[in-house]
Amino acid sequence: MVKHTATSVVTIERFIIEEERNHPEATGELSGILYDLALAAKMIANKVRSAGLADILGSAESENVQGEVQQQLDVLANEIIIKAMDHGGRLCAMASEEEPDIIQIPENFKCGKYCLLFDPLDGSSNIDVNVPVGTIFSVVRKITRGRHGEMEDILQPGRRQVAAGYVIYGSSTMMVYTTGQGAHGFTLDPSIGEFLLSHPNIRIPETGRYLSVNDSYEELWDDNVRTIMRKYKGLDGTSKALSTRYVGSLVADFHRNLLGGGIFAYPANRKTPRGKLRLLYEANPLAFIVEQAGGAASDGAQRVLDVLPTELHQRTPLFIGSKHEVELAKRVLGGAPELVGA
Ligand code: AHM
Ligand code: MG
Repeated sequence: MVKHTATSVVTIERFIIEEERNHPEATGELSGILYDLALAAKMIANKVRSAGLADILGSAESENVQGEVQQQLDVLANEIIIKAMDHGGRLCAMASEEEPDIIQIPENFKCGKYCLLFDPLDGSSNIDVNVPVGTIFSVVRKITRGRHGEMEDILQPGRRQVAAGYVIYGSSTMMVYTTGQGAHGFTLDPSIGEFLLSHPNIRIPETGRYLSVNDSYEELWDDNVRTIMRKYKGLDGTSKALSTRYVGSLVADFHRNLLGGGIFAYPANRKTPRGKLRLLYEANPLAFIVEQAGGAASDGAQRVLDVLPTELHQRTPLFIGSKHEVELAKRVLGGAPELVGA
């Protein structure tokens, strides 16, 4: 990898191209996908930034032809990504958290050898209260032979991802992605409209500082999950307490813990026995990133990246973040005798 420091000015485009040079066999298609995604992210960031103005602008511009300002932002983000990605000739299919079925590439466009899976605007219920939201994406290679992408192409285990990333629309807009050569973060400089390398080769601390979990489900958790949480909070007298931080917006919670160390947990509970988060659009891409940053991700029983998906919108319990904390969850849920019931 070309060495960059946070002080040299490196655009995401230059970085993507330099990474591609490490793969002499690369055709440039994956680089094109990443670059198009960065463009879509800038367009979404622009919409998110004016979210609070939608009603005001809507009434002021009653002739708004596209009707865009009135549209739900998650639906809009979904459309932005589809339109930015469907005609480049690099994708054979897409799947979105917002769409019930696989999204096919229109007949008049060329089909490529990759599939894109995405959650266009995660945490969008937070938009109204000005809390950060995010886009999450995953890229896998087509494995079937036909022109179009099929369910089999989309339902591949996360370890087969060739790229994954997220964009956080927060106090600044950042894109973090990996192609399996480390996880790298870029901050959008709004004055020039470019993502600039700001966090090269992110490493998550091995031991966490933060615990991100929605405690209000405590009554619905099983005993093992309660045991884990007591340990994270230092209530069992043997471990150091983590600080609880929960935004309720996955990308924001994940991003903080990636940089500062910690664990995000969304365990199964009696009402959501398979968890809430989606394997393909949320858990897999973030698991790829966290592993590249030296962390771990588990569904409680196995490594997230090894789970074989069977449905497009499959949900999964998720324990993701610093290695030490994820290991603890795995050991307790796996029934390690010295830990269970402690
Ligand atoms: P969404 O995909 O419908 O936006 O839901 C996912 C969001 C995540 O961002 C967040 O981590 C989680 O839901 C919060 O759920 P809860 O309110 O149950 O804690
Ligand atoms: Mg989501």
